[in-house]
Amino acid sequence: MKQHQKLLLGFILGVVGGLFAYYVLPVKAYPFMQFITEIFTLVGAIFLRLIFMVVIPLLFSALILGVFELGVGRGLGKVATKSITYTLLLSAIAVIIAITLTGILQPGAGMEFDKAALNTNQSVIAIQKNVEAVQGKPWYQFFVELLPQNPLDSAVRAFQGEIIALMFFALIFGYALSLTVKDAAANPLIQVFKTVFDASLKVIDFAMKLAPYGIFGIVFNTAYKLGAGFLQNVAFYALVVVIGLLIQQFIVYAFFLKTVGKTSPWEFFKACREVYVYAFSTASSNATLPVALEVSEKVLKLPPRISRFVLTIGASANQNGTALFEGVTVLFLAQVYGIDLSIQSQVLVVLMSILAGVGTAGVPGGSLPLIVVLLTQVGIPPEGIGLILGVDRFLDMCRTTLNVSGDLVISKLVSASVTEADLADEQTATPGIGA
Ligand code: DAS
Repeated sequence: MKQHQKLLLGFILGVVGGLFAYYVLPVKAYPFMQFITEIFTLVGAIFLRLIFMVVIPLLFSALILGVFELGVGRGLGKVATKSITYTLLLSAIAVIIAITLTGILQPGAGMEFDKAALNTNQSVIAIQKNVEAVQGKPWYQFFVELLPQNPLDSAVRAFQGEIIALMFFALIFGYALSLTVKDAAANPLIQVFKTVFDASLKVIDFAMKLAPYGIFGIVFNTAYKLGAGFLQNVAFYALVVVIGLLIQQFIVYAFFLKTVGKTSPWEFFKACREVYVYAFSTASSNATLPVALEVSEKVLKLPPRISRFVLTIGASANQNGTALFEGVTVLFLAQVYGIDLSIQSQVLVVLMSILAGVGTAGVPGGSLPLIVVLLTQVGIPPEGIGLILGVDRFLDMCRTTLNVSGDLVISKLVSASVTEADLADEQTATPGIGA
């Protein structure tokens, strides 16, 4: 059975089992059920902890390698400059769509929620202390604290709201490395970061193997404690994500293809459909890269030097779909927990979702560790992702399709605005280590 089928089965069995226990089992079964739900809480917590524990090494190495491989400091050519500009612009638009949609539609509002179902008591207390600490500071302190006094201290207190300082340190340090390291393959530090990144991904792989059982336990407990009500909120949340992705695809990308790309959006999307099917079925930008490269050169007829650079870098550093998904998820869980995010926190969500789009690995479930980071930064218990894990695989397939679509669109936009003369003297940074 394929991984996504196991995840779906875990979710369905969790819902059916939990609702059966909620609506059918007699009250006297409660003591036995209490023990059962504690076992499921343990399984769910272990699954989530496997993800939490690699957040720091994965995020730090992914951001450093992402910025380094963009070659920002290595005599950046027009192709890379334009690619970065479009990446940041399209990611920012995606997150703003996410926050606006979720704010208007309110998928998480009015949901009665038993915090114990997701074992969140401890982190709620820890995070609320952090949120209170942040309030009452002068407005400029927000920007000052984007940069760490001591990156190690930020890493240690990452889950108490210090993670964005660590992210900025990784970006700045990655830029410094691209100015100082000439030969990536021979540089031991770059190899260390690549090894840390690969090994961290392997731990995520372990977690994803445990995922079906973790999801079953979490969803069973939630259904048993809440009844069917929570399903409506989760379904509404998934709908909001899909609506946001469709807006990004058929309005935002179509607008840029028409105005900057000077091409028919509909014709462009039709030409890319093989890539979309592949991205949707694998839920992995990395796995879709070979097909995207072939379609961009053979069907879209884009200049290989541009599409190879943009698609290779984009597969790991440009994830508009993921940035949009993260914006919706953070606000949805804020609504579920009844946490009213200040404008400052929402600005932080936009900033971090864009950065997370750079730091997300192009593999199934690659953005889950980043969601944890975002939630803790704005004072939302990270265990809340247990609510959405049941539908995450389907949403991963959708957002990965948009991620790859965004890479192809940027290839087209850059190709339409970089002349052959630019390419002739271009010293584009050769795609470096795959982050
Ligand atoms: N599955 C990731 C990708 O391949 C996206 C994500 O996890 O959000 O792009």
